[in-house]
Amino acid sequence: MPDTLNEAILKEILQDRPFQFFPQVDSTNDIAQQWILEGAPTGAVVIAEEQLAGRGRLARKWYTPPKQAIAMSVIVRLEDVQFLSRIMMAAAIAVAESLRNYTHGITLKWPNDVLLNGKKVCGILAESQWAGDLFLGAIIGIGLNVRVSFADTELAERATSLEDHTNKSVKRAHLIASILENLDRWLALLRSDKLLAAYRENLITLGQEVSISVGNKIITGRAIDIDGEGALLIELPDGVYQKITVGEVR
Ligand code: BT5
Repeated sequence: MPDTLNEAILKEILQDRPFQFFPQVDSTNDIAQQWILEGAPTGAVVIAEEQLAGRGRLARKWYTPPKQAIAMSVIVRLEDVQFLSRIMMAAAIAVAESLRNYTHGITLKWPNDVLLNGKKVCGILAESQWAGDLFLGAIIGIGLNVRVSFADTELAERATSLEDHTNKSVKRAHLIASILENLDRWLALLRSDKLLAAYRENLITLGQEVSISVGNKIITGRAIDIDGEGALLIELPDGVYQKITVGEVR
């Protein structure tokens, strides 16, 4: 049986959850941004079979070839923009939990990567949405490689796909439903210390010596902890602590 995604299959598995499905889009985050402006509720999800202009952070590209990946964007209405980083943590934990139903070797890398045996299997992009001065909420974009082949590509060393590590074939609709269920559960715990504890527990970065690119600087030190806003606390070689909110662990 081919692993098909279409309206009927998604309707059956997502039941009452509002969703939009597209065979091809530029980016599911763009559609979700428009939909939240039009009143879409928390939990509404945009799913695409293929993205032509999928994006990562800092205008980087995200590769989503057809029938081989999950590309979806979930709407989360929020009053307080301060919780944006916690939404990203909730999404990362939700994906990690779902992937553990298929394989071992799942960890998180600060701030937004889900790794499988040390390679990126999923990336998460949380974007805030405003209507003028009014904060409406967040769009959580989740890109997950199910059977994308990275051999002979520039990502071969850094990216991997779930089916390379599992002997079951993956039904993407089931995996989508599982991630969304886990996400609902963690979003209900957004303000709780449990969320932070679960994120810390999954984070491979803690305790490691890390080099982090922050803008065009590189900061090297030991990753000590995560604070309530998801910032990474680094102990520099001279013993001084530095808090990093945006950066890239190399
Ligand atoms: C991310 O950015 O990891 C966030 C990716 C979010 C993608 C989803 S798909 C649904 C929704 N719609 C969108 O348009 N986006 C979201 P970042 O940490 O900046 O990582 C981007 C980098 O990952 C790229 O510069 C590549 O090096 C690498 N990359 C690109 N495609 C990849 C893939 N399919 N698997 C693994 N790594 C990839």
